[in-house]
Amino acid sequence: MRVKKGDRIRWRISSDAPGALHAHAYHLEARLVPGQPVELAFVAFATGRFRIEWHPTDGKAAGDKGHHAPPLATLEVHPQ
Ligand SMILES: [Cu+2]
Repeated sequence: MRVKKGDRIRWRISSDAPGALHAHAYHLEARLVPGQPVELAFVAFATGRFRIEWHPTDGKAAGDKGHHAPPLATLEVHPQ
């Protein structure tokens, strides 16, 4: 996903499995359960390249791939 700094972003997210979506640098988290979409709205205040990660609820708390897994997506915030 490529956006410009200052853009207003709105994600509507749904999942067929329970878990959490994280964009850590932006302190965004959406907890998802199947059939219940969640909306995240934010302003792209910081430039850079940010990992968007998926953490399944049924994943083991420690010792799983966790933050070392490949990101679900990448958010790129470019200067205006
Ligand atoms: Cu995370």
